Amino acid sequence: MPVRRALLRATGQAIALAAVLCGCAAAPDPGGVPVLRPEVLAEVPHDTAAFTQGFEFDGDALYEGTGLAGLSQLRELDPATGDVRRSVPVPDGMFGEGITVVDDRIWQLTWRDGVAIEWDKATFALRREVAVDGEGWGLCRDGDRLVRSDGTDRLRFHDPATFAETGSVAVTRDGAPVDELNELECVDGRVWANVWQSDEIVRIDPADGVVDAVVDATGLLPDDRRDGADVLNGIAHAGGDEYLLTGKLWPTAFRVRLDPPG
Ligand code: DDQ
Ligand code: CA
Repeated sequence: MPVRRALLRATGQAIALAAVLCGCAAAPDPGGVPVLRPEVLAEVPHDTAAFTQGFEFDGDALYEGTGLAGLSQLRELDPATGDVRRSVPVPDGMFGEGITVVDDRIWQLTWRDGVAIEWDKATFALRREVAVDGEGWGLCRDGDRLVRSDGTDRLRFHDPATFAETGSVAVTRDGAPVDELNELECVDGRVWANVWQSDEIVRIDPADGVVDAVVDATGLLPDDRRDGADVLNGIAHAGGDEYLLTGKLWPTAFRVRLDPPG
């Protein structure tokens, strides 16, 4: 191999290694999308019985929606301790999914029960159930619309007052569809999405569905603490570049910094 090419290759490997070691730099994947490594700042205990499906900050509260038929709840947590301040069961044994706060209400999806539930945020009283087509996976609020994932490669938009579907966009990474988008977080006009059964979070521009950054969260929950834990799922924006990440049945939630790419 010519010396110049060998040198270039060695330099590339060194940069990639440095990015992994310091956990801070954004290294491009082969297709050119920046790959971020989360920098862990702190840990907060997480209930290992919580099959996390929705995770979102609102003021001094952290809201969580949990899943599994018969075990699903809407919960308010103390963000400092992870303690459950209050909870309410999802009715009729339905399987709870993503949640998002809209002013004095909270929307919660169900997986295959065909409805979204509207809760009163102050009292946790159920206000109504609204019919939804397809499956419910993740949910977040992007300005004057809600964004829903449904297990496909599409993000669907909904009216935050009526939950009527208003449009959708297909999600692609380097031109290829990305499906099984799960828990969502809307931040500054972008949508962060867990990819089911992976340690990846993708950042999507909802205007065109293009993935413009990827978080590689491999090893976030170390192997020796994975006993009983299910997949990475749960992104709550804590402000600035900080996020709280957890997973289904995980013993902890990680406060991390995600340096914005470029
Ligand atoms: N979804 O959240 C990806 C939409 C559905 C997950 C369904 C997983 C059910 C498995 C139950 C296993 C119990 C530990
Ligand atoms: Ca979220």
